[in-house]
Amino acid sequence: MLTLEIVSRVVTLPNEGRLILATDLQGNVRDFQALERIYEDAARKPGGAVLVISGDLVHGPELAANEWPDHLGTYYHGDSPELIRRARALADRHPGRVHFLMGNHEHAHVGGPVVSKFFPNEAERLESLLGEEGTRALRAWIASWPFVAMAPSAGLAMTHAAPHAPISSAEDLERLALAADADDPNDLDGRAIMIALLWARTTSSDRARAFLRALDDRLTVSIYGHDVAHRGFAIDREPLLCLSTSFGCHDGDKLYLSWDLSVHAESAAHVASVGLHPLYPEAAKIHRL
Ligand SMILES: [Mn+2]
Repeated sequence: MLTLEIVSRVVTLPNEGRLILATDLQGNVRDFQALERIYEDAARKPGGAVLVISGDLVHGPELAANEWPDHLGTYYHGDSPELIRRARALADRHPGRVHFLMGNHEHAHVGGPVVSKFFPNEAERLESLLGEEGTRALRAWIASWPFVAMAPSAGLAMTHAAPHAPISSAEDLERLALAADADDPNDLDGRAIMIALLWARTTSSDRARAFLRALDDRLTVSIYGHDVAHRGFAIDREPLLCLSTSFGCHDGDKLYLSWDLSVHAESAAHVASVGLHPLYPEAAKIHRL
């Protein structure tokens, strides 16, 4: 089927107001509701706010409490259909201000590799819950999601996974096909970029800086999720900041970023020391004693 909808894979955020950034909800409705409150409070303040959720919104565990392993953090029952409904409603309430980036779990619905985490085929499980019409709507929505959000004024680039993809410009991202092209079995470069973009757990400083430079030479820090940082964040090396807002963490360790978009970030350490906040401040006080 030929669609002529114009999508952009790189979204540029405004140069003022507040950025709220969260990662990897994986079907956790309660954590999403906590974020909704944080974002909508910020959006009501002078200057307003934008929200970025950097992929893997969907596909959570459906385990009973007594089957739950401790390494998955605080217990929850994944409910991706409900999370999708809430996410769309939030985006509709704040047109152009709420951005969902594609993660490897979303990519699995629109031509990407199968993901198995709690089910052998997570996309198939969710699509069976959504039914035919719900599946069509989800696929069409996800196909329009960007890969990258950037705030040049703040120096921040946001992606699902670590910025390992070898790109030389934003155009390289705009050109990428979601599904491997059946007419072009030799499109290995395109596929390699997609895999790096959505699956890399870390990268070198040089490679990260090349990725940032390719997008905009004002970018200084790369923020992403995909991997679990059990204490809420990890800085492997500059300019990399891995952030965990939900999946795999205990409530007291879950962090989100709140950043004034008119302030230019100097380094990942600067962003971590000034911009990270607990999703559940009360739990953080007890847990971090
Ligand atoms: Mn992921």
